[in-house]
Amino acid sequence: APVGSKRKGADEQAAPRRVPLGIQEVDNGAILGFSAELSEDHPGFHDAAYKQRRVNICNLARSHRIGEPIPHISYTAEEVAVWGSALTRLEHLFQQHACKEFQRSWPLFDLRPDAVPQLEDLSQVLQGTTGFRIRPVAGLLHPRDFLNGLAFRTFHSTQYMRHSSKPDYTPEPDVIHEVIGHLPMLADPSFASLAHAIGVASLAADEEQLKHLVKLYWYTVEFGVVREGSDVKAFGAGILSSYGELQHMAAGGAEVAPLDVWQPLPKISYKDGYQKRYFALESFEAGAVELQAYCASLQAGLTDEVRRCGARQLRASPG
Ligand code: NLE
Ligand code: FE2
Repeated sequence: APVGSKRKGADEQAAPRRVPLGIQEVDNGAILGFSAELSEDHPGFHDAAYKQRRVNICNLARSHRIGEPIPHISYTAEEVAVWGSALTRLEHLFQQHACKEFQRSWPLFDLRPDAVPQLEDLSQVLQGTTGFRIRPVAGLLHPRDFLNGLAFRTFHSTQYMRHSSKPDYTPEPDVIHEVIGHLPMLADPSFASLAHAIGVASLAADEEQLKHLVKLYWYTVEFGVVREGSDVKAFGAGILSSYGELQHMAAGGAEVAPLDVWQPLPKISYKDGYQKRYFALESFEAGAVELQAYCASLQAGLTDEVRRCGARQLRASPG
């Protein structure tokens, strides 16, 4: 599981970690999973054409260099059909179950069921809203590299399509997840500054802090929900990109617990299907203040002890 890497102990002391000073210095080659090498339980494992397609698209991402346009992908009719049906089915649920920030940004991208949008075009739209840009990537990045990207307002995004036999849910990131789930939130200014703060915090984080930061990212940006009056709405991309997960959430299929950014969070799993518990922000604004406070505590390089004692003050004056 990509939840931070093992502590390197003495080795790490001998060779201090190099903090990237720009996006060019963020490695986008350390793919931990969900790249072109499909495992036996992947729905596309016995589909040779699908596997070849994944290899081709992943290779394009690997050869991309910062500053070049993102490679154009000519999606097949089958891929367009998967995209179109996912988009149509999800859109019906958004009005009732997506948070207001998501709904506000949604029309900016003008997503249509008859064509899979190109990341280059979407990146341009995004840059015009919050300054975030997209960088193509072959699969699931090492979490430190992924979060580091956010510090430079760069969102690493896959370009391949999920397998057509399982359109409603996939454990892996794919173009549906990135575009429908993540981009509308990244176009929201307060969400974007939160994502940026998580990124900056990741530059400062040691291995233990990074593990917690990755969990915070997972239980907010990927699977977060937010209270709006007496309702619970989704803002996490993993919920908003999966028709199955969104229905599960809307039907009250999982427990909803308040998020306390200073407390330990459950282990992340890509293997257990829908989430059993969602963490809720009291409001988007209040949650952002808490998360920013946690991020600021890493940036200030505080020890755990000082961080716990200082939690109140940090809440009162987020950096
Ligand atoms: N389960 C999500 C989906 O089907 O779109 C993807 C989650 C990626 C972390
Ligand atoms: Fe994601």
